[in-house]
Amino acid sequence: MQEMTEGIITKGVGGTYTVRVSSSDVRLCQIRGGIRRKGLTPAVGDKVTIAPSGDPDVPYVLEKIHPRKNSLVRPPLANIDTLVLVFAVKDPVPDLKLLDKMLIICSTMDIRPVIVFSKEDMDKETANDLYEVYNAAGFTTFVSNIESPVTEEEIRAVTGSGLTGLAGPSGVGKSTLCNHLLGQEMMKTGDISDRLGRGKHTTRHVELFEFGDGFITDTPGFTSLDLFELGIDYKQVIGGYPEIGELAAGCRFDDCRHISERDCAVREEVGRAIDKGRYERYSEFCEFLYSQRNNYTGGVRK
Ligand SMILES: Nc1nc2c(ncn2[C@@H]2O[C@H](COP(=O)(O)OP(=O)(O)O)[C@@H](O)[C@H]2O)c(=O)[nH]1
Ligand SMILES: [Mg+2]
Ligand SMILES: [Zn+2]
Repeated sequence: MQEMTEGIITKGVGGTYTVRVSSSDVRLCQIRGGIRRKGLTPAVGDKVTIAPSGDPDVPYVLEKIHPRKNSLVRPPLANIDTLVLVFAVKDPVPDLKLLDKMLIICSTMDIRPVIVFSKEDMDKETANDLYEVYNAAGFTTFVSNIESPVTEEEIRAVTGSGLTGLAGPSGVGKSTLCNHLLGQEMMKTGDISDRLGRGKHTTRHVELFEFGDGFITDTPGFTSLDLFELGIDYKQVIGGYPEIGELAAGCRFDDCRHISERDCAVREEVGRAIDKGRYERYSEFCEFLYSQRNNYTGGVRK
């Protein structure tokens, strides 16, 4: 009878997976054909059952991937509890559409979002303005810069013992922040890679590091996300806008999208309790997904 053990995938490179059974017991695993036949690709963050493989080079094999709480393709991660959404106030300019999309995705996937506006030193005013908007909307929000970065204690106070990923565009300082939070240079940052002439996308894979009672991982940057491709419905957009959701409860129309309906309780608060830019992005996502849905049911299903 083979000995079965449970663990979590902390790294996967070229079909070989590192599985952490405990802090002092880390094993190399290969994939079993059966898992592949079921169309499952193991991901970092997966809880797995492993057994001896008989192969001395890769002594264990992944027997089973346990059901996932959630998973993302970009970044490639499973069972995410918290995403730290890092956006620079400058260089690159903050892409608030991308930030809001990520907040919507977090809400649909039961992921706790934490927002960090980085590079505060480059534009204090923008940093303050952005902090005000997202803090008032109800999110845990920090401003950070290399000289006085958000601390391990501040992040851990929010994330507790779960799996935390850093996400956001390239060049915003994710790797810099990850190294700081881990207290060591685990991840390559933009500066180093430039010297090596390898371009800016240095974080090629995701790898879990122990962080308090849980784990943290840096991720490669990305520039776009498509809510429709992710299967998100227009009704789910409001999940990324808690300040709108709160007022929507008081809206007298049950099926109000809070976009063009008259006497809508939400629209009355735009520019007051609801930031104008946030509302515009909300409307744009709703309209876009609503039109996609109509195209789909009208054109394909009939
Ligand atoms: N001015 C300023 N630069 C920063 C800050 N944080 C990171 N950087 C720089 O931004 C560049 C990209 O950082 P990196 O951590 O590689 O970003 P990543 O692509 O998101 O992982 C590097 O040159 C960092 O030194 C900050 O708070 N202020
Ligand atoms: Mg990086
Ligand atoms: Zn309404």
